[in-house]
Formats: sequence, structure tokens, C-alpha cells
Amino acid sequence: MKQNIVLVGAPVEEGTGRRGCLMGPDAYRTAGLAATLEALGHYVLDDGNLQPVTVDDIRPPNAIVKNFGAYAGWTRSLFKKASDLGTGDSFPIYLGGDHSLAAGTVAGQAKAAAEKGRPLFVLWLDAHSDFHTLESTDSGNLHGTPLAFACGLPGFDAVLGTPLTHPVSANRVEIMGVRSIDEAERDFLVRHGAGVSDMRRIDEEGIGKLLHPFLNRVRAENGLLHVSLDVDFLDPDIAPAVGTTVPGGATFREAHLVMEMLHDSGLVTSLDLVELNPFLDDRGKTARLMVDLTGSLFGRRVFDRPTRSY
Ligand SMILES: [Mn+2]
Repeated sequence: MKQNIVLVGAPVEEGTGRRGCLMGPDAYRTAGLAATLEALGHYVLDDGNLQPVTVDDIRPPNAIVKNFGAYAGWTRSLFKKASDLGTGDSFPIYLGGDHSLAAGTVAGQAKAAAEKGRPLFVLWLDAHSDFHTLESTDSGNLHGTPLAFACGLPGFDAVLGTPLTHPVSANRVEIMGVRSIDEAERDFLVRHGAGVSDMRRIDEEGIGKLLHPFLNRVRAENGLLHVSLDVDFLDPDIAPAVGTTVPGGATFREAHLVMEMLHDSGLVTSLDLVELNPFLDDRGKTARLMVDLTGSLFGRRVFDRPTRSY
């Protein structure tokens, strides 16, 4: 099935403790994202890079929180963009930028899904669960909070200036690849009923076996599926360009299998590619891998490809 894909760059880096993610959108462009998708028969519109709205009249509820005004500005701007794109029939790919951008994209896609009378499900592929609230964060880095925001956990009302009207139900979230969760997040995840497949479970049971039941639920509830792919979901050996490397991540084949299964399901309607820090990359290797994984999500098979070095 040919898709109308819209690329939306979101060069946000204020959610992390280190600089470089603002180069992410251009690294995906340089690595040939649009051409890869077009070669698969899809139509691609590159919408350029989004800008945050200016928010300078708010203070974080917790003094440790960094760059709260920038987070609010990006979230407002991405929330509006995703709410608009989500009501159409195009497939948005949000090019980060750090993972804080998902506060706006997931919340916006959820609002648009609700307007279509359909529930939004979220597959969160990440070494971390990003389920901190503004009160629970130890680091103050807001890329640790977007999933809690989008699920409507308390304390975030100042971000949009109004409460979320259509939060994602946490029991429609599946987090895969996790190998670093703080205690506060663990409590929130259990209490709110989010699904968590950590690396131990992936090792023991296999990633495909864990993904199937989730996809079946999305289909059974006539849901839309947003996928949020953090570079650190992948093992740092194959994807070094990220500021938060955690050893023991998904392998090349596990990651491609997830993308191929998602493609076969036909359920995915929007995607984030986040946390790529091109400043830390090794000759574009991580950017190219993320583009290849996106290719698998849109119908490419790994074995269709000529051999080349990694
Ligand atoms: Mn993340």
C-alpha cells in the first residue's frame, strides 16, 4: 500500500543534558530517508523543520527541571502539528531531536485519534521508559518525561497551559527494550498499567513473541498505532550516536524484526525517530541504520538489499 508520508523535523535538544540532537533531522535527510521511502513506492513530502512557539511566562514546578520554557514551546508547537496531521490520512514521521518531542507528537496524535473515534496505542522502543513526572525526575532532563505527559500523569498542566483533553491510556502503551528504569518510574508504570518488555524478557521469550499480543490488541480495538523509536533501543555497538548509551540493547535483527512485523500488521499510523546525536556518530552509521529500520517499517526486507559493510 502506497502511503503519503510527511517528514517533520523537530530539532529540539533542550530535553537532554548534552548538545547535538538539533542536527538529527538533517542527518536523516543526509542519510537518504526520503529517497529510501520513495524507492519503496511511497510519496514523501518534506515539511522542513518546525519551530517552537515562545513560552517565557512559566516556571517549572520543580527547581531541578531544566529548560522548561523550551519544552513547553516545543510541546505546544508539536502538539498542534500532530493534532492537525493526525486528522488527515498522511503518515507523519517526526525527525528528532531528543525524546522530549514525543510529549507533543504522542499527545497530538492521541487527540486526532480521539476525533476519529479510535484509541491511540503507543509502542515505545527505548532503553528507558521516559515515565518521569516533573516532580519525580532526578536529572531534570525533560526527555525522561514525555510518556508520562502523554499519558496524562499529574503536574504537567502548565506545559500546554491547559490539561490534556485526550491522554493516552497507559494500558495501551507497550515499552520494549528497557534496561534502565528509575524506582519512581517503576511505581508509576505498575500503577498505571503500562506494558513493559525489558531486555531480560526479550532475551528469554523473543521479541517477536512479545510484540504479537500487543499488535493483536491494537487490531481488536480498531486502534491507531504510534511508534516512538529511540536510538538507544538499539545496542550501542550498532548505534553509537546517542547521548544515553546503555549496553545490552536490541540487536540488528531484533530491531528489523520489530519493524517488519509492524509493517506486516498495517497498524502503524505515525512514527518518531528520536535521540540521534550526529555529533557522536561514526561516519553516519547510526543515521543510516535508523533510515534502514524506517525502510523496514515501510515494506523493505533486509534480504532484498545488496551486501555492504556496517
Ligand atoms: Mn527515550
